[in-house]
Amino acid sequence: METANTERKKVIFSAIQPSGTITLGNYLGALKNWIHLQDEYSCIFALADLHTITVRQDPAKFRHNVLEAYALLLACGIDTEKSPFFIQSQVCTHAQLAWILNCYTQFGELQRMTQFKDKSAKHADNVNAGLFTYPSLMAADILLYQADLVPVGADQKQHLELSRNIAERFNGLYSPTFTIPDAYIPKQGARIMSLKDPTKKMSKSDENVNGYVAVLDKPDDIMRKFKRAITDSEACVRSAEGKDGVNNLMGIYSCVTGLTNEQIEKEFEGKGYGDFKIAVGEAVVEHLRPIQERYADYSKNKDYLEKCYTDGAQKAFSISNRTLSKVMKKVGFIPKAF
Ligand code: ATP
Ligand code: LTN
Repeated sequence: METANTERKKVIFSAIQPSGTITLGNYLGALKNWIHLQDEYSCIFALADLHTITVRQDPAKFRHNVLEAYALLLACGIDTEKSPFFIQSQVCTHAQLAWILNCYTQFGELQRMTQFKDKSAKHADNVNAGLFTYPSLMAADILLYQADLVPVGADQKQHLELSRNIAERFNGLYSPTFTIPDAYIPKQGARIMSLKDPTKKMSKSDENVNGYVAVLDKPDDIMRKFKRAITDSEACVRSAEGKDGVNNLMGIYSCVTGLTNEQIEKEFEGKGYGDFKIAVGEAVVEHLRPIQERYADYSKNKDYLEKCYTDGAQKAFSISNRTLSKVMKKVGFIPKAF
């Protein structure tokens, strides 16, 4: 039977913003899944740095964050031989298609986006047009690669829904041009909460550095943050409604050890939170150790990094330019003769 070989692998596109240090939440909630998808799907990954400037950035810090995130994602296991991995601003088709899609996106649609409402409240002194049209750039990212599936967290579902609407609208006005993307919900999803306020998600923009663990945090810092994590007064390691802090620590422990909640409850039967927090801290340190070691190697090797992102950008350009050319032709632009 030939079908298995000739069947096209589904295309997955995803991106993350290099807007700060990558947290354990980003890693367990998103990046770890990307790594596992690489064999089964045809994956393309990006650092969405054009999106990042919707919030004002210090140039030197921004450059540092982009290169750090690139090296760190390689260290987490992105295999550039299998999956083109590029920096969005280096592939000009993204900004070009975003402009065109802006003209097929309604003001009212963008106005309804909850991220826009949240971020414009948070950065009231800089409610720029980029923040408003952020979703059409995200739609361009996805549609350029004819992605079938897009792994996104709950906060990005509304943007993905808008991408689908824009794609359907364009296909309807002209002829089928874009694949309509679906959200990819991982089988084993993890939502990691802040160690200081377990009702809030762990976030790199948290003002309290003790609320999040960065993937590149030193072992001592990781241990200190876990030892000080908020729990409750029951002093019993079990998962239950209302025990947000303990549930979160159990979730983290489960992600890095592969143990189920029942196994964790058994392991800590009769023990207090002190022992449990130390065990979670140590398991996280051990889980992150090889990533941190690989990161140290990659970040020393600037030439290798440059080769990887340049190669990624070239591959991404060649794939995405096919879609952009089709779109431009359909809209009625004069084809370039150079
Ligand atoms: P910011 O603080 O700037 O909003 P963030 O740390 O919340 O950043 P994003 O850049 O918005 O992270 O998200 C990158 C990816 O990581 C997304 O797919 C998102 O769903 C996932 N992610 C972020 N935080 C968590 C978390 N605490 N648990 C699980 N997944 C997360
Ligand atoms: N907006 C996303 C990052 C992002 C993205 C994308 C995710 C930019 N372009 C395309 C999936 C597909 C975020 O902030 N997490």
